[in-house]
Amino acid sequence: MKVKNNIILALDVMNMKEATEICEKLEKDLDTIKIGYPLTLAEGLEAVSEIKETFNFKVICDYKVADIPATNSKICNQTFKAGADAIICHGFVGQDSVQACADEAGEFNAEVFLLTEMSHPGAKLFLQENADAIAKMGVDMGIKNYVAPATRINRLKEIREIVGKDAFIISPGVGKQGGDVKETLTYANAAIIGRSIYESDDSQKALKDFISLI
Ligand code: O7M
Repeated sequence: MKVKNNIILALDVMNMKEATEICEKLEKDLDTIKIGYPLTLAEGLEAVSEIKETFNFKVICDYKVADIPATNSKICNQTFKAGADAIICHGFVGQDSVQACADEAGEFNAEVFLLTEMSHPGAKLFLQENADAIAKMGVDMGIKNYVAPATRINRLKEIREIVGKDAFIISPGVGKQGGDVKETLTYANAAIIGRSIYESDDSQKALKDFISLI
């Protein structure tokens, strides 16, 4: 995946009106949006279709898919039918569940991102000790895209070393969670940024400020 200005907007607003207004303001400098549960649960999966129809964005659906293979397939099927270009799935559920997502993505010519370690402090409790193994599993499976934290640069670097230079890493945690955009992009291909942009009084300027730091 190619990401304009190496920044993905996390569009975690709670209604389509706000989502559309932000997208209109930022569409010149962005070409990739991440839609997760906040907007989807508020507005339905149509939010994905509507953004795809209205804007020229690639849409990554952040549904952190983490179920048995049969259910993962159905979740991915609905998401890709709505027009998503990619979906994010959890790795801790194991190879069969991730493979179900990858297989469904293949049917739609879409992509899968494998979530390794998360960016929040609580990820240290259970996820961190297994994150390297999750990344290695992804490599063994031929997964090309990963999510790794901007809040712990040493861990981002270690995960990059495991997945290799040709893998595509997107990294959340820049801005509000404390991560630095420039440092993050030393190891990640794109930074995922949400509140620091969409909660700003001037979202265009907030985005441009990040771009100027890169
Ligand atoms: O910049 P923020 O903190 O407002 O938003 C960050 C976004 O990235 C938000 O949508 C989170 O749900 C998401 N995210 C994390 O913050 N940490 C993670 O470890 C993983 C994700 C994510 O995108 O998962 C794939």
